[in-house]
Amino acid sequence: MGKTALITGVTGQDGSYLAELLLSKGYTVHGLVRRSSSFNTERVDHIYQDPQTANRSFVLHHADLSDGVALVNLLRDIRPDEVYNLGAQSHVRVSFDAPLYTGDVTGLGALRLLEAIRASGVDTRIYQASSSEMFGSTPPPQNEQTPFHPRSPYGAAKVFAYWTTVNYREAYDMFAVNGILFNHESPRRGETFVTRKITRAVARIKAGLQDHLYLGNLDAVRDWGYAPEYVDVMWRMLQQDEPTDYVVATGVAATVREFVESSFSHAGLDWTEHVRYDAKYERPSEVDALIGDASKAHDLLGWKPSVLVAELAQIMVDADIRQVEDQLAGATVRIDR
Ligand code: NAP
Ligand code: G4F
Repeated sequence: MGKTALITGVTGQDGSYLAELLLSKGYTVHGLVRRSSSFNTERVDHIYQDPQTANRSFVLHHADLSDGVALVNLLRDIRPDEVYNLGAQSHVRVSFDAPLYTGDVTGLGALRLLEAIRASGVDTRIYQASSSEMFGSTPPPQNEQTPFHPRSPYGAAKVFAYWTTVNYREAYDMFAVNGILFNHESPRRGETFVTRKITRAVARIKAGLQDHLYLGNLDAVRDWGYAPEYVDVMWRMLQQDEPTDYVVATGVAATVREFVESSFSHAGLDWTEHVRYDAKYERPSEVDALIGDASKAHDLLGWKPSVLVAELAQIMVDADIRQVEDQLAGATVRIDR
């Protein structure tokens, strides 16, 4: 019998890659989908299985991280071997506009899930999607010993979820781990995160569909990796003998400006002719620099990233160019596989 996993946030960037990975390993994968007035499953449509399919290995359930009772019922029904809590209001800038909602879903949502595991009595392992955003203004390089100083409601909510996960491990002997992941991107990245906003604009400018791209702070430094490689390390964390927390990063730093330059030049464009500043995209408090030290993940999990920032920009630009070409050709637009 293969293992069973439950993924919250299965419709997101990471959830979709993780679902593919677990299916390829023979898991039965259950995904939590929140109710929306229009379809919100585009990233997992290619692995969707009709409810009429016999012995489905990929099953979606309507629930929400704000609904603790639904989480208990879901866990009782599914009895997963592994739970991956990837669901969150994950946009840092938006968390300043919706701080209470972000605290409820991104912070308390993790606690609801941990309590639901206890209440359901299911013996399972849980991965919590923690974030480098928790380090906030603490200077790089950041590792598992670096103190947190969050700079946004999102970062503060993730710190709450992090410590709650540690507490459930210590108090209830749960196999609960935090993956403290630095920024990771892909052609499936949400369109309002800076990398995808840039690569999508490059493709549209090249096709003559827009002239300008408006951005905020170009000086911020980030450690950008490739999302499919980051979901692999989530799975590795739950296969260990002992639960512990890990930083996951490339260790390579780049500014937003450098990501802009790489992306535009890959498409043969001069970024200075197209990029404009709009203060609207600044944050009330910024995280200036995140650069991770993932030595522990390298040593204990044997994990090493292979795609670094310059190649990442090229992968994303190429995928967005293909998507725009498909759109212009009137083809059914499918997100990059
Ligand atoms: P994402 O693309 O924004 O996906 C977030 C997922 O959470 C989506 O499936 C979303 O559903 C779901 N969600 C939102 N509100 C929910 C609610 N109330 N109840 C249940 N589900 C809800 O994020 P991602 O980039 O894949 O990141 C995955 C996780 O890792 C997140 O927790 C994020 O905070 C964390 N993280 C990400 C990074 C990164 O660089 N990507 C780095 C560190 C940590 P919809 O599709 O319906 O919106
Ligand atoms: O792409 P971003 O919005 O990502 P941010 O804030 O680093 O958060 C992402 O990574 C975290 C891990 O560290 C995750 F936990 C979180 O869920 C999310 O995935 O912004 C990156 C940088 C920021 O410094 C921002 O100020 O880009 C800067 N930026 C400049 N102009 C912009 C823009 N960001 C966005 N989204 N849009 C702009 O126009």
